[in-house]
Amino acid sequence: MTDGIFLRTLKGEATERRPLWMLRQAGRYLPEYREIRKDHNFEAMSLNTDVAAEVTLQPIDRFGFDAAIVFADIMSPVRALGIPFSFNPGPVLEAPLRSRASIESLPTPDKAEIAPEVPATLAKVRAGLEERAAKAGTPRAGLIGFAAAPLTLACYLIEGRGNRDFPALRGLLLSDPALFGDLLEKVTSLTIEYLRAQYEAGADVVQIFDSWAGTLSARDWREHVQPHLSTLAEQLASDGIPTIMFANGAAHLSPLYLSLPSTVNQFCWRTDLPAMRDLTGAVSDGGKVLQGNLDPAALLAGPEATARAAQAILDRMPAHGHIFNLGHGIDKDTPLESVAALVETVHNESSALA
Ligand code: 1CP
Repeated sequence: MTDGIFLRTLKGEATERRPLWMLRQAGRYLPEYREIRKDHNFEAMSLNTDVAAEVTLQPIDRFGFDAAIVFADIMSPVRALGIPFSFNPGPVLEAPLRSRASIESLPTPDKAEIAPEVPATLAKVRAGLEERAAKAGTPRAGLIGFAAAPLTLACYLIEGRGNRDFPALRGLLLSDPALFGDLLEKVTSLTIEYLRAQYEAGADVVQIFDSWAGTLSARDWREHVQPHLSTLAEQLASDGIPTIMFANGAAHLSPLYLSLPSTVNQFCWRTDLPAMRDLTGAVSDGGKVLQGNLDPAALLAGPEATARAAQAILDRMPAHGHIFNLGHGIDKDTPLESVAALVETVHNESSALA
């Protein structure tokens, strides 16, 4: 069986149309997800590998997306560090890490101990995708594993919850940069092991979510974050594991993200994606594959607005080396008709590259 368009795009090949999937595509905008969510909280759903696999496949079955992303959370590996947290609705830690003792005493879990439910779910989803492909006689959809980037995970660990400005993290960096570096080094090692386990379980590619990439100044980012993110990207590249690097709200860092050895770069909806294509160059000249970046708010504005906004991206963004996606997660109040309009618009484009 030949590879599907998502896998071929990862390899830099031109395809008959652009692959499409959506950030947070398994979620509350789907009635079949809400049906399961009624009886289980998010944690129970992600820890039960049958439920997690089912929910991962729901958007594939309804909309025919070209890739599935495993149902888990960026906090899933944190359980292996013995740090208690809950979701309300985002992650909340009982005791944020702010002292030397709390950071130095973090354990170094083995690969097999880090959120074992996530590789187990990936294996089930992979089998489900293969079964669907065999039945339909079509290439298999891609499978994406994921983790937080070191800075983004540190944001939750130090601040204790989501925050627009992360003052505790920035304070710790300024008061004790060596301790901040120790924490980033530890979460980087944890993340490398965790992503290796996901790839070995059947993920085709792993996405690294730097949702809080824009938290620091360019200078602090270069000095205190880039070395760890580079280690992560370089280690995965040398293991032969394809990666998608997502930087949210970090226009001041775009060229630096593009320079990391990731296979694909995704930028948020604020970024001009065609300008990123100009920066990195055409894929046929060795430029990066790019993913994104429709504003999720377009879908809230209804199917016509969605189709117009999606078409504007298709018109301006060369098809070769472009994975169509949103510029951040889909909103839970998104009408299904808008998602259908997005799928139709992207599918209707008949690329000259075929
Ligand atoms: O398609 C999917 O839904 C895949 C599963 C997925 C992913 C890829 C979930 C499930 N979370 C994530 C990634 C994630 N989690 C990110 C990176 C992407 C992004 O920037 O959106 C981040 C920052 C988180 C942290 C998190 N977990 C939030 C964000 C807001 C905050 O308060 O800091 C939230 C709301 C959660 C809980 C969560 N994770 C996932 C779901 C479906 C939920 C909601 C739980 C519920 O049902 O109430």
